[in-house]
Amino acid sequence: MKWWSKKVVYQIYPRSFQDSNNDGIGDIQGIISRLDYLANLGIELLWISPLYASPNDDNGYDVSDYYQIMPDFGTMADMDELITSAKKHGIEIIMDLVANHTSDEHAWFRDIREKGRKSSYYDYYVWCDKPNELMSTFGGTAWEYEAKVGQYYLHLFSKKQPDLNWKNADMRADMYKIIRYWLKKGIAGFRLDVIDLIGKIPEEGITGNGPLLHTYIKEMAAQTFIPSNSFTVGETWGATPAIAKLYSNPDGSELSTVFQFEHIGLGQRPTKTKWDERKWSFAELKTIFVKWQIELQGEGWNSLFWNNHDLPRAVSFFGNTETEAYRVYSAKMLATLLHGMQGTPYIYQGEEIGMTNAQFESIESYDDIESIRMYDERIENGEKPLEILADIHRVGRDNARTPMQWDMSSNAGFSKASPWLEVNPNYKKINVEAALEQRNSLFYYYQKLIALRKQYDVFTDGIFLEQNPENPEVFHYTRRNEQEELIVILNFS
Ligand code: TEU
Ligand code: CA
Repeated sequence: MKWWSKKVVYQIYPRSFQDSNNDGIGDIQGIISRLDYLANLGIELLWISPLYASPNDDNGYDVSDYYQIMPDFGTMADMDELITSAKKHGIEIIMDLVANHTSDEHAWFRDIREKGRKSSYYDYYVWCDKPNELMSTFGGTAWEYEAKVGQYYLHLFSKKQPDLNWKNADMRADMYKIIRYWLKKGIAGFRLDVIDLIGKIPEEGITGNGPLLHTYIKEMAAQTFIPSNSFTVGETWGATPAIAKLYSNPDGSELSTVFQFEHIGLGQRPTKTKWDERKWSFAELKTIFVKWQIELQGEGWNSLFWNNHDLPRAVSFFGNTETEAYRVYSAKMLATLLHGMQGTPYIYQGEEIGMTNAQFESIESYDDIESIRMYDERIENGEKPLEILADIHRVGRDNARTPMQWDMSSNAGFSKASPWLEVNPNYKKINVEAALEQRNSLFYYYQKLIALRKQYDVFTDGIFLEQNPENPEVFHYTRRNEQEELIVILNFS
């Protein structure tokens, strides 16, 4: 067993978790003030979405300085305090490392804007003379003209997120320096943003899973994660079980684990964008989980998650929110399914109280760059606002980003000021304070699941066996080691 094998990860989206100074934006002191809450839940690892300096074009996933904290979130002293107080609560911090791209306001890119091709950082980014058909995830071409250079730079996300060139050894060395800087501060590891893109060969239209991807990851791991015995999880949208085994091979030469997104992709048509709805069946969902459990057994390690800051709320997408009773029952069932399997479970902030998707009536209420760009594009194509909003209500990223619902007071106890993104109007019913007052609440259910995992090794090392695979409404599996057996029976009907 590894030091992290029995731990449950909680993900915080810092902008939306807790505001301490009432400017409407969540911050590091806010997180510190809630460490007791997280420890009470049983959390031992905390992944925090990016806290670095950033102009916030993509809410911190556009980093302008990896050695600074975004002033909205606080100072480096606050960060050091967070790392220390978390440890006192038995919690280790996992930082989010954005290594595929920087902000265009990062010093490297600004130097290029000043000196053109003479900049010593010119080759840190990806350039071409004639754009090909590569598209940005957020819509439109992935190439942007840079006058001072007389060439186009690649941006697989927004044009304020130029892609780094991993072929450049100096750039790689600078990135490893950043990683070591944070490890020295006492953090326990990293979540690696879109790490499957760093081996890209843009001129051939290859983005994910490029030929040198695993060479780079091995080099990075050897110089940073392995000597520090870090916990790492790669965000890998394109991972199949075979690919996941390369990354999380027990020989330890790459990452501890990766996120696979096959169950997430169920609701979207394979050849289209995330906005194109696909009807899926429970049988398909079962098949995916069983496949990943069996394939990685002894040869890799699963990451178990229903949602994150990019995805709809678990109970809204996979469960049932038609009535209050269904919301709670289905959320408990989803939690049981996930926490009974082999791997590292993740809880996304608010999942433990069953927070739901938000359905704002106007695009003005939304902030997410992906949703807004999609909306504008489709309005230009003549589509009606209500049709487009329906898609945002279903799968838009702001569903996960509305402020954490702490209590019944104004703005759900998130902030005394008007928050950067509206609170979900259901906060008077769904909030932490209410959950803590009810013995049978979802919160206490999660608390029990986490406690069971710590108590019984079978959750961690038990082999996975599916039972009654042909049952169309029930997911039934067992886990078994030499001393213990865990039986999980879930009725999806
Ligand atoms: O997400 C990777 C990614 O591919 C997303 O754009 C994803 O497809 C989309 O969010 C689904 O709605 C990571 C981060 O998690 C995301 O927040 C960032 O915007 C993105 O990388 C760029 O850094
Ligand atoms: Ca604040």
